[in-house]
Amino acid sequence: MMTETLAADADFSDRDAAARAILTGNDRGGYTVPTAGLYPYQWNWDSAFASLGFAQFDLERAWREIETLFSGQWESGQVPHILFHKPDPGYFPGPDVWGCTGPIPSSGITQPPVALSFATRLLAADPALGAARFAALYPKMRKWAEWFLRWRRDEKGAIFVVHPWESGRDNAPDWDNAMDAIDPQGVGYYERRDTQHVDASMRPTKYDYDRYIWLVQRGKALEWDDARLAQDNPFRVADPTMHFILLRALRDLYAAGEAQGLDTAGMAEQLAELEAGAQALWNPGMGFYDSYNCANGIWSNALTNASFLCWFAGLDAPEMAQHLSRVLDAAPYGVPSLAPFDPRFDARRYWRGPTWGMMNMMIGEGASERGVALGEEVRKRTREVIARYGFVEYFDPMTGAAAGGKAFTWTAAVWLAWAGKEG
Ligand code: 9WN
Repeated sequence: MMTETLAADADFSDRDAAARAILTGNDRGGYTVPTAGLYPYQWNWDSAFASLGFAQFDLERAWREIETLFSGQWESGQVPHILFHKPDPGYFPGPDVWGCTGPIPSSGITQPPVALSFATRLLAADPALGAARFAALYPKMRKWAEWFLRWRRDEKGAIFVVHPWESGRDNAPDWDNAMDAIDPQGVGYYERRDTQHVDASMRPTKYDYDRYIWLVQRGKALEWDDARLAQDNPFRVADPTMHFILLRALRDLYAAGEAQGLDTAGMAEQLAELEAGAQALWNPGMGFYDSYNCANGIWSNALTNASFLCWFAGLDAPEMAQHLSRVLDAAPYGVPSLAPFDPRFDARRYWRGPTWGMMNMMIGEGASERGVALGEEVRKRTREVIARYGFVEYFDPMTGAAAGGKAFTWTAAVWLAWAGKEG
């Protein structure tokens, strides 16, 4: 197994200033865009990473990022995956396509609630500064967590998503089975904007986009009603990204709530249920954590970077350490979004191969916390690939080559909060 980093002793400290400049450059006043041009709005989990990045040099600004995110929270508790603060023709689909009626124009789906975990880190960074702000957010954060438990949990106890964009891993192989069942006829004409910013070979295909937009139209027709979405939507996939990140979020929120003397009624039971539900994501045939189509129980049989979020969720999984070792042997530049020995692997195409700094951070940190030695290796490789190839959206895991958008918020944030720090 490869255990040496590519340049273990390199000094990358000059990158810190560049990373801070990306965060401040993408700051739109209270919220941060993932990158100018390609993603001109506030994205939910990107914002969580932005907050953690800001927390390394401006804690006040870090809190504001999460507070702005929660200003878009729906009455139901859901926190949308995109908040369209100001109209921008550079992104499709915009607010009119989604047709939502929350407090701020938004999309109708959510994203992994890593913001809850990171809010507890802002609190820990300066409890005196953060206590009141945390307490004000706390009931809203609990409401979001409870919304997941109520509306996005299947009969086996696993958290599912109703759109690939909800998971945040847009074109991962996890969705192929459910996507195949969709006939997107009637989706109508639409103009993609993403391929005007980034090479089409690095983006999801037209096959994917037709179905993404079809699902948005279906959600809009169902008026984004949670009960109807859970029943009348052909796309429901139990997702390790969502399940593991929610489990971690609830764990962190519970601990911080206890420490702050806030109301934690019911949280121990919720945690226990989510821990038990995680076992539904264990694919016994493959021997790893996996996703499945709730409509037919068919496994994706995909060893993805989301499979390795088990440690971030606080679960011990010796088999996963062996899988991580195999995957890191095959791909030198960080944990690929799909194992390179899977025939569906595509080194450049978004969530079907590339390595992502923010996923690496959750995997690496979680592994180190659970005593898995490879966690530190993941950090070093992430540091290496960012230092060599820049603060881009994602990387080719075989060559390290930069891919996707440039000057990317979460890559800069991950550098400041984790990858660029000395171990
Ligand atoms: C759709 C902003 C977002 C990330 C997602 C990533 C990508 C959007 C898109 O960009 O998704 O939400 O248009 O491709 O897949 O994880 O939050 O960076």
